Amino acid sequence: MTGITIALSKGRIFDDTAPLLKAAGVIALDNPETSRKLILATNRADVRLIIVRAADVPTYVQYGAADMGIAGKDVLIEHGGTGLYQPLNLNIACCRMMVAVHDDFDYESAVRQGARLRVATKYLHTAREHFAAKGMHVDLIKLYGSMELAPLVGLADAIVDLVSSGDTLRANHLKAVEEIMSVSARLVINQAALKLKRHTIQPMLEAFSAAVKQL
Ligand code: PRT
Ligand code: MG
Repeated sequence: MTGITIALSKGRIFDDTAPLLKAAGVIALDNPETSRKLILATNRADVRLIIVRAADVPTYVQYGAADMGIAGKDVLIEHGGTGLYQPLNLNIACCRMMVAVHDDFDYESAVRQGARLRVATKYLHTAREHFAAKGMHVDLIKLYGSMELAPLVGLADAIVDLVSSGDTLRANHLKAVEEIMSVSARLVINQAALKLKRHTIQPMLEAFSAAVKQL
């Protein structure tokens, strides 16, 4: 196969990526939000898109089932990045990884007293590193979504989750108490594909990089 396959997730990553793809001369022939197709043809015979779960993008690229992909820094850290070349911060799907607690919870004094907190999150690796660096002992509880619910029903004292507008925290009587890192989506490329398909991948990389500077 001489063409290239790009792995994307639906939702905000796809929405923010479509203009970048367009700048690189790639237009999907179907809309992933309405189509049930998992492989989307584009206007270019040598480029196709595959639609996968956000957290699965690095895995497809790592194993070469996709030559390149777009994934959030949050997802890349949890994956570990093995076999992935990460040449470009796309500055899209921006948000912040935060620690949040219930409005009534005094996080500062719990930390000062060395309390052992229960923390619910989808981001075990990120959370483990963060609290270890602070010298805090925490019990991590793995969830797959809707972390904001955990402190409301007594599952956890705190959560580690992504925040963009802050509306979800506010609607659930939670407050952000610590920022762990800022997050945006990155271009990832399979290291072998970069060498073998450089003639197709390099111009796309350059077009993406020029488009990002104009955003
Ligand atoms: O939805 P699915 O379960 O398939 O997977 P996913 O939730 O991982 O994917 P998706 O498409 O929701 O997110 C893809 C990527 O977008 C993430 O990996 C992040 O890099 C990035 N991103 C940017 C976000 C947000 N902003 C964001 N706000 N991902 C999730 N959120 C969630 C957050 O978890 C919280 O529940 O939105 C809620 C908070 O938003 P505000 O605006 O209320 O603060
Ligand atoms: Mg989601």
